[in-house]
Amino acid sequence: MAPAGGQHTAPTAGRGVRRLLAALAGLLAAGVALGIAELFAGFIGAASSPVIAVGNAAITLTPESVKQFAISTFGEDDKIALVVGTLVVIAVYALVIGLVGLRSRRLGVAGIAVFGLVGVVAALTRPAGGLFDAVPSLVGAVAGSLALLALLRPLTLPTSSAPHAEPTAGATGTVQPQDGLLGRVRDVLGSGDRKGTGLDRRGFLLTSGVAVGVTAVAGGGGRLLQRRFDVAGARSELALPTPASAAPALPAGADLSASVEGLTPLFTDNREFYRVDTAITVPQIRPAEYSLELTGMFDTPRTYSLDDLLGRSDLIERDITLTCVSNEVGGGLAGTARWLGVPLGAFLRENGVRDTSDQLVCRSVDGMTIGAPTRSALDVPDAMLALAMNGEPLPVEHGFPVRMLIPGLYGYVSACKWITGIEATTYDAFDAYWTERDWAAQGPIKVASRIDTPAPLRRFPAGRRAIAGVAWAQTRGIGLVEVKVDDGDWLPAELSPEVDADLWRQWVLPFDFTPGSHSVTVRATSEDGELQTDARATPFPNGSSGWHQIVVVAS
Ligand SMILES: Nc1nc2c(c(=O)[nH]1)N[C@H]1C(S)=C(S)[C@@H](COP(=O)(O)O)O[C@H]1N2
Ligand SMILES: [Mo]
Repeated sequence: MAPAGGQHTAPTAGRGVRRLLAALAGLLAAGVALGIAELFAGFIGAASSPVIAVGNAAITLTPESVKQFAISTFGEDDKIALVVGTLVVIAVYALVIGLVGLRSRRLGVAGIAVFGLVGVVAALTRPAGGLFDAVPSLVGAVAGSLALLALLRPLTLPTSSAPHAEPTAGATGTVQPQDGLLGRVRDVLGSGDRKGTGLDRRGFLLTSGVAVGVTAVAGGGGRLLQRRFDVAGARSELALPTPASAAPALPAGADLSASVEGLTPLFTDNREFYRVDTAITVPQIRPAEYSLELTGMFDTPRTYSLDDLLGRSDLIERDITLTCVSNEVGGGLAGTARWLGVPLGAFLRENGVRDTSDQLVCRSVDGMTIGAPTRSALDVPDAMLALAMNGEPLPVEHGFPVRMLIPGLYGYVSACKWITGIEATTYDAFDAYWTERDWAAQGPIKVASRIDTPAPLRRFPAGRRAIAGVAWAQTRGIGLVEVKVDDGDWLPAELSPEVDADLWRQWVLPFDFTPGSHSVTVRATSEDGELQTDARATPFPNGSSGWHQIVVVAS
């Protein structure tokens, strides 16, 4: 390594070192591109950021089997996994761009242009996208190209024999004051494909430092700016109305989790509530800008503001368990909350929904379409347009400010979050998002039960121990839960008091475990007498089935 300030152009730099630095240049240039893009997305909106836009497009294009795998493997973190995956792909691509750029700057820049183009296309094809959404990717690609050229320059300096070698800051180690940034850029751009193999380590180090700085400041600043679009403040200022019809009072001892460790609480905290959607960045809808538009087969369709909905005199408050079709047997994609909202049947009738409509296509602000059966929306007693969850305005991740809920149906055909439109139509006329991806058009929730405690493969001392969990069959209610240990008899479990048929029920069975390994199986029966089937089915296409069975070891 040359001493500081000394001659540091090494005409015979090893090819390996130059390649390594070129790959690094690609990576740093990608960083600059993404950082600058985030900065511009800070002015336009998070969804226009190329990483987010490409991630969103990837979700739309991903085969259902992969999506299902992601949901069951990463659960709540599926979006984080996707963003990390996107970044890894970008990083590998960037390393290659750096190497290619070392041989041909034009090809290197072309590679970054392709990368920008992918971002532009992804941003523009978002359902809620506008022309401006292309800006972050475009500007990012330009910045990334400039960064790549600037970074490759110290790696491809003309050696002394080069005929057109002009003295440059990098080559001489002195920076001329008139060599301003623009001049430098022009210089770099104008230099074409150099065949030089001179290596200016100090120049590369300096340029790298600048690139890292730009990435950090622009990227960090951009992310901060993107928060301006957050509606958390407006949400917390929203005053909730009192319902005309309050939730039924809970009987004493309604929640068995108070006395059984490891049992799921009767109500799920908003922060603990499972989340499933296709949105990488959560849609941010300002209350003042919210509107719900009815279209299609209505006699007198209207458009509603949030105040119209909050101000209604027929609001109801209900306890409802929501479950996801992607839930595996024994899985956690189910939660219970106290919801407040507009009764859906009355709301549809007052707008004159026609008998000939059999499907409501619910549209969210981010372009999701959820196809719900008109019949259920009209007839299921507690179906609602929910405005609040467990005494707070809907959390932003759970659909702020308005979502639909229809008890008895999986979320993918009933629970549209961030809902801004309801089109009364028919199943013949339109395939909603999940139906287009071959999930069943109809999604009634299957009778299900789950063992919460003991945890699978758990070891514990032999003797008496509570086996406990939850069971659900929304709109029908749970009438019986039975547990079987090894090949023993089915033993009826104690159930939490019946609160409402739309709510899950907790169950507990104290059991005397002998030493050794044991299998524990649970099955539920709905109040109307349907025994949960033991026929195993995957979540795709209309919900998992089969009895939840675990193995535990008593010692
Ligand atoms: N806009 C929108 N609404 C949506 C979805 C979505 O991806 N986008 N996913 C649905 C699915 S599959 C389920 S299970 C529920 C989950 O609601 P939660 O995230 O509040 O638990 O929302 C439904 N509503
Ligand atoms: Mo779902």
